[in-house]
Amino acid sequence: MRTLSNLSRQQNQLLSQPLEDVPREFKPFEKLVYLTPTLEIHVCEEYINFKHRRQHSECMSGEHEPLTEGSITSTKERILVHCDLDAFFAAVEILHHGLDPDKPLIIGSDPQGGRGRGIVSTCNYAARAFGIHSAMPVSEAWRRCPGHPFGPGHYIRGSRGLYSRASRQVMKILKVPAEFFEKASIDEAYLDVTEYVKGDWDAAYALCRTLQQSIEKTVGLTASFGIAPTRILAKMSSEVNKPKGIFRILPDEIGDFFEGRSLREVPGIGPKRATQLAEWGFVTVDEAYVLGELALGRMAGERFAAWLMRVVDGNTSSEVSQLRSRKSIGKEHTFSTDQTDYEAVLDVLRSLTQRVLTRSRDMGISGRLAEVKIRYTGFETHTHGRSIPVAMDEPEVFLRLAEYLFATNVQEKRGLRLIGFRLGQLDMPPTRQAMLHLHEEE
Ligand code: TTP
Ligand code: MG
Ligand code: MG
Repeated sequence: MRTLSNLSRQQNQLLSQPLEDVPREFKPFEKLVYLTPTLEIHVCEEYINFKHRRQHSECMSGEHEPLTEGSITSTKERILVHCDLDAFFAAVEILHHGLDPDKPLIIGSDPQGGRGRGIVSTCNYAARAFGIHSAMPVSEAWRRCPGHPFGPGHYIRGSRGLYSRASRQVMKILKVPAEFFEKASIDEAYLDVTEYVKGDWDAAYALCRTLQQSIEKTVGLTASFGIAPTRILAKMSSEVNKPKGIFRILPDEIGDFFEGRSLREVPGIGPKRATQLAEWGFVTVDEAYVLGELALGRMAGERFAAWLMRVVDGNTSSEVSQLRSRKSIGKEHTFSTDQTDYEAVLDVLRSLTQRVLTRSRDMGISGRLAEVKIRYTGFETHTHGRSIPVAMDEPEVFLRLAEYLFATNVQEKRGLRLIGFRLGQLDMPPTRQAMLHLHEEE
């Protein structure tokens, strides 16, 4: 009988590999005028599709290549940490304005005395006691806890700038012990701390306590931490003792962790899927798991069943990489008055491109796509892109591409309201993430 407490660790990692990364055929690049021959050679030697070649050989041979140290796709057991700030926007506002944390604070759209049509972004724990939560219609929040003069609710729109600044300060602290680091949203990050704690789970716990104290002392915010061998498990554990909690799942405790735990708590199982499973009689993870992959697959679909088995077996991804949560890096500039001096616009475009590339280098990321965004007077917006054959992080290459895209596409004599540059189709050779500089996030 399959039970959760004596789970065998199945070696089906291969099945969990994303298949979209099979090698691509590169067409010869027609416009290499701006690439010097040396640069071209450098590109071919150093970058040619490192990541994809490796995944291809794994798929073909059916076994993993020996892993180099610092590889982000390592199948060795990793110690991952997920950090999520507590009631983030609300906590920042309370700190900034010196508000009383025990009074309900709701951040979101204007409630318009209960007639507002927007939603709640977040609220503090005092407001949560009224049953208010993120994404709830603000009218519903008002019904539960009205604002002045009808009730104690304090409703504010919030200020993005404050949150970004606080987020940057927190990320700077979290990056220090992370061999691999991924800012997953404005208030959460994944850290691979395996090397830092030398594989010691107790040291990982102590590290989280230190980080938690450091964030509270330096930034004034409280954070919750989850420690586990996979991303999903780390994320779930950071929820367990919120707020200001730390929770750890050791590799041999995964089965126990899922015993009696609601399927709805697993990131990736939404309300629709959870309702469907409940209709079949499965409310907790173990109830679905003991059915086995085949039987569950017949009801809920093979892919879902296979995935759920992997989650419980601790066989889902432990990769921490900025590329997972970032599709592109871009910067744009809005002119205070619409511009017709294209030389001046080009100067701005060059500076934006340079900044994007500096940033991508800091993050150890390269890209294949250059995109220039042009917004004309009246808000009409066009983006013009061009791909290069291999991912690069050479500012010179992208400066020339940006100039070329602008010069060949701008509709002459029209006023320009905004110009932007974006680096897309990102890539990060595994060895480079280890060199991730401790620079501030955007
Ligand atoms: P969360 O981490 O989901 O929520 P939280 O930090 O407010 O609360 P918790 O203590 O449970 O972690 O989201 C982080 C911030 O993102 C949140 O403070 C506000 C913002 N946000 C929205 O603007 N809209 C949303 O629907 C959600 C979920 C969050
Ligand atoms: Mg949070
Ligand atoms: Mg969050």
